[in-house]
Amino acid sequence: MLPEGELGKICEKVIEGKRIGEEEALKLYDAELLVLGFLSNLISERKNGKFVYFNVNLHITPTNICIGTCKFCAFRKKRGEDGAFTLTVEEILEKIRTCKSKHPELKEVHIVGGLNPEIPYDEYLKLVREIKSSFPDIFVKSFTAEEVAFFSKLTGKPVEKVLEELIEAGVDALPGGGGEVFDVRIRKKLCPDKISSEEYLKIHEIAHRLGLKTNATMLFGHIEKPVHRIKHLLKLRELQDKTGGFQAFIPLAFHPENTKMSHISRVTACEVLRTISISRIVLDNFPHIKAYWVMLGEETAQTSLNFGADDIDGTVVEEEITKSAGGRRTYLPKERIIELIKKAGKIPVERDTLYNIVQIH
Ligand code: V47
Repeated sequence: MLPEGELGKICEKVIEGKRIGEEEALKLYDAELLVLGFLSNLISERKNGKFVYFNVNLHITPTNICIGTCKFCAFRKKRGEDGAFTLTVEEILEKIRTCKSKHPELKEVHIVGGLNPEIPYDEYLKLVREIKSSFPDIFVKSFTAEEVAFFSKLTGKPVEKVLEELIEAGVDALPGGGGEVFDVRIRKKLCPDKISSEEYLKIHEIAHRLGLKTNATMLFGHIEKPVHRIKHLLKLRELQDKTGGFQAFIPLAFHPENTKMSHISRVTACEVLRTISISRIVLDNFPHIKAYWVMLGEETAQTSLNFGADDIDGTVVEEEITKSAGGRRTYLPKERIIELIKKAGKIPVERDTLYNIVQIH
């Protein structure tokens, strides 16, 4: 446990709105959880009042065929393997049509898939164009930095050009996937074939320069240590100081089932709350901290709304990545989300992808 005097000094700084450094942030890992809850909730309410955001969204995975080798992934398949799939543009449009007929207030499609060299890059552009022309009121949040880098490699076009074309086709924002852990050694063990953390950050920086808002993630609860998490946050904070283009930070708790790291036990709720709180405290320049309920579970996501999180993602119809790694539910009715937020003592705010308010509930 952190000595009271030391903790007091850090608390004072945070309460006064001053920035804390790496050493202080690391010390917070030894602070009492309720102290972290108090500090992170204070920051969250200073930024967003009692508002907690959510949206009505649909996750679409165009393909699970992936040339990646990430050890934490239970989702990817090789070509020809049982369960491998690739959806056509028409099949994806049909999914959106079906979802929209059940949920007319659908506001966002989140599209992320495997790195599949057999899908031509132009198919992705066509997909986005057709979604935007068929459903002009739906926001497209699609393609992680990893996919953008893959498209660039596939076509020989510079990342900037790929991003320009995606924007021109109608992409409204980039999701944060692929952040994992920035530490070089951990990243090498976890996902040796992924783009480097520098490339991940560079792609977000270019996106921000082109006017695209993005999210950032961190996958925690595997082989990383608190120091790696803190360093990860500090790199994001540094880029955000430069560009201001990040909307939300999403700490993702590792689900070990069916992965190459299934011997690791699932991270505890206390560890999740600690990590979310510290993220809120360190990332003083991020507007939002998202508790992605699909990966955290309903109860922990709800509790985290008093530990610095002000966004719970969305209704998430059809999520494949967590389901394959042992996640239980992949859909929450809007009414349930509203109830979870209200019972956490907060105000549910339905939003679009860019955090414009659709309705305060
Ligand atoms: O990058 C993969 C993670 C991410 C597992 O931007 C796993 O709004 C836990 O980034 N256990 C993709 N996590 C999901 C993602 C995301 C989700 C929701 C909203 C947004 C947003 C982004 O999922 C990957 C990886 O870090 N992941 N496998 C696993 N077994």
